[in-house]
Amino acid sequence: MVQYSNLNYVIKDSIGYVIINREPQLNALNQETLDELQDIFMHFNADDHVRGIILTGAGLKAFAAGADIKEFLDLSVIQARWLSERGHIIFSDLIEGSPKPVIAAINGYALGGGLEMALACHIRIASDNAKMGLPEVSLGLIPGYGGTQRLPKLIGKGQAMQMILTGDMIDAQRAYELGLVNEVIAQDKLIARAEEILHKIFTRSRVAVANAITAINAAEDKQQNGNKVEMDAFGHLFGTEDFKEGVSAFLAKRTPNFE
Ligand code: DAK
Repeated sequence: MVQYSNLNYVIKDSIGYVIINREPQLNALNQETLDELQDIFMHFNADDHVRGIILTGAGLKAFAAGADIKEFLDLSVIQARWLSERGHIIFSDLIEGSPKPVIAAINGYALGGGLEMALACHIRIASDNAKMGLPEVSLGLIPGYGGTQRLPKLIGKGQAMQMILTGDMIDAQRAYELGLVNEVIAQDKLIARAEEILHKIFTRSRVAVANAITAINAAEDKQQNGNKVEMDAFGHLFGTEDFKEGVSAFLAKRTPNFE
C-alpha cells in the first residue's frame, strides 16, 4: 500500500479510516495533504472492502486548523483561483460525492478549510472539546473550499452569515444547536460512535445507501433535478437483488441478508 507523508489510513471491519497526520501544525491542510486526500479517497471510493469512511485528525487537539497559512503568501491570483477549483473537486466529487457514507469525526479545532472539509462529509459528529469556525475574513479572505455554499444550506443563511462575517469560533454544543454537527460525544468515545453509526448503516442495503446519497446530494445541486434523480434511483432499486431480499425478509419476518 502507498505511504503518505501527511495522512495515516487503515481499513478495518469494512471501514476506511483517513487520519490527517500533521499534529504539530494542528493538521493544517497543505497542498501535499490535499494531494494525498485526493488519492486516498479515490482509492477508498473504488475499493469494495471499504463500505464507509471515517475522516479525522491525529491527536487530541485538532481535526484540521485550516488551510496551511504558511503556503498562502506566495500564491498568485491565478494559482489561488485554480487551487480553489481543485479543492472543490476533491471535497465535492470525492468526499461529498462518495458512494459510501463519510463521517467527519471532529476531534478538536475545525477551522477554515478544515471545517470546509468536514462540511463536505455526509455526517459530522464532534468531540466535546471541538471548536469550529470560518475565520478567513480575518486573513483578508473568504472560505475557498465550498464554505460559503455548504454552511448556509446546513445552518441557514443568517447563522452562516454571522459565522463567516465575524469569523468567530463556536464550541461543539453551539454547533449542535445550529445543526452543524449531528452529535457531541466525549472525546474518548468519538471514533467508537462513528464506527457504531457506520456499522448500523452496513446492515442496510449497500446499493440503496449509495443511491440515497446520490439523491440527497442532488437536492442541493442546481445543475440537477433532484426529484428526477430520486425517481430514477427509486426505479433502479426495484430491479436489484437487495430489493427482492429486503422485501422477502420483511415478509418472512427475518433479518435481510444483503449482497
Ligand atoms: N496553518 C499553518 N500552521 C498552523 C495553522 C494553520 N492553519 N494553525 C496552527 N498552525 C500551527 C501554528 O503555527 C503552530 O506552529 P509552531 O508555531 O508551533 O511552529 C502550531 O500549529 C500550534 O498552533 P498554536 O501554537 O497557535 O496553538 P494554540 O493552541 O495557541 O492555538 C489555534 C490554536 C487553532 C487557535 C491557532 O493555531 C490558530 O488560530 N490557528 C490558525 C487558524 C486559522 O486561521 N486557520 C486558517 C483559516 S483560513 C484556499 C482555499 C481555502 C483556504 C485558503 C486558500 N485556496 C484555494 C488558495 C482556506 C483558508 C483557511 O483555512
